[in-house]
Amino acid sequence: MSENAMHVMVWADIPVLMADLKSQFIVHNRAEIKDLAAWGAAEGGKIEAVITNGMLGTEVEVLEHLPNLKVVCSMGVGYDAIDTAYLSDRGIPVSNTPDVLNDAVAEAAMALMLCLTRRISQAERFIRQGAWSSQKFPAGHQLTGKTCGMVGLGKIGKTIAKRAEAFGMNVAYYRRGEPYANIDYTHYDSIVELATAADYLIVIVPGGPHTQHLINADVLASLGRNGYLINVSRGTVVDEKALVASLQSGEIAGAALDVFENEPHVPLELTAMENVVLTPHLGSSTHETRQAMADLVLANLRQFLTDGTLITPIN
Ligand code: 8YV
Repeated sequence: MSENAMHVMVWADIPVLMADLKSQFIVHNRAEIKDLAAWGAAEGGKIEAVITNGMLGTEVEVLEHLPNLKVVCSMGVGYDAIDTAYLSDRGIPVSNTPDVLNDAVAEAAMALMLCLTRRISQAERFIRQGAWSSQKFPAGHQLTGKTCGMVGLGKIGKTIAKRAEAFGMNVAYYRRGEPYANIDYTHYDSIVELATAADYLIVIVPGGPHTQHLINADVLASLGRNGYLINVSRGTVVDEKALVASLQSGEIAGAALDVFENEPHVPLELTAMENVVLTPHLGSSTHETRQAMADLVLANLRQFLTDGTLITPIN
């Protein structure tokens, strides 16, 4: 690597990206910096690009030590953890990785919905605990003929909906603003109405202040005692306390959650419930998709270095 190689800061080890980054750039790892002020004074001025992901985002406190920062490339579609207003004020463009993860997240949503309704995690525990020889395993519910309520029908939402249709489900949706003109699914302009109609409510809207606690006590009450909640978007979209309360009281039938309000912390109450499926934010986590995401991060960075533009800019 030449002495003039660009300095890049990564917010943490992103395994699928590190080898490529290290072969072309001088890489500084945010997670390894203990004394930010001392590091900033010695190295901060060298950093021209930041690489992060949708969960880690960026910290303004660190960005303040990077006076020559020119671009932020994030591996993930969601950018609620990145202070885009701050970066825009500094004139720093940001890229994300839309589209390449639609299929993986949709498969994860279907896996969670199936796992929840057919009690697959519970059934596994039943066998592993040696219960089969002495007990009967309770029946689940089938998806066929049920209503899948989509909270959000963006690109990932549509990809999930297509799969739900293939399972013989009726699809209904809520989205901010006007219903789509070219989509036949039933549209509701209130989430409470959608939840009332739905047997399974799948949450797939971006995170951030405008969707904070969109799924609240009222929505859960409307989903009702035969209704299931599946969240593959951001933990902040669901009022976790209200969810715990409604699961504890049997107000809803169950929940499958890939995301949490305070990751990686999961409320203990949830881990104790049999009718709850929990996964560690794995929506996009397939080898194929993570590679495609990493390729898009690098392609964005390279294009930026070539002509100052991004392939998938968000601001
Ligand atoms: C990833 C995500 O977990 O795309 C997002 O917004 O949350 C996920 O795909 C994350 O960005 C890991 O790189």
